[in-house]
Amino acid sequence: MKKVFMILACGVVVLVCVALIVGYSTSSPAQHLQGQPHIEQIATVDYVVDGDTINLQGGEKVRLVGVDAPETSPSEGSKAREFIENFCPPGVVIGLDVDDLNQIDRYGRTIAVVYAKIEGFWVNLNAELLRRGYAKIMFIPPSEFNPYKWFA
Ligand SMILES: [Ca+2]
Ligand SMILES: [Ca+2]
Repeated sequence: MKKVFMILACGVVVLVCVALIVGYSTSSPAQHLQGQPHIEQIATVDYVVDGDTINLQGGEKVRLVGVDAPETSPSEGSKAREFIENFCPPGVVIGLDVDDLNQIDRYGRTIAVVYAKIEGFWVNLNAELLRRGYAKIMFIPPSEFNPYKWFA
């Protein structure tokens, strides 16, 4: 009887350990998969400033991390801006994954990956800008995000 109890006790300990490990790995920010949406903050768009900057309702400004869209000009700059405006019109709700290693830039803007809900899925707009050639990679370590890995 004592032996059975010991076996049961060991089983419980093992189960608790497994639960802890699984719980840790799914909640650890470092563990989230590249390309897997990781949304830390929900926000509402006020207006799009340019292809890589969005103003939020409440006054917060967001700079899309890892990308540089050309400044708004009639030529290529407008493509990035049009793309962002298309998915982030005023009043729409977006998801943010703030750069844990560099949260605010020198202009006071929140540095983040912006997710827009497209056909029911959260889509990484930063990566989309690059994929479509509307913006260039701008990787400034230290950063939680390596834009080169978005396409690995
Ligand atoms: Ca720019
Ligand atoms: Ca983050």
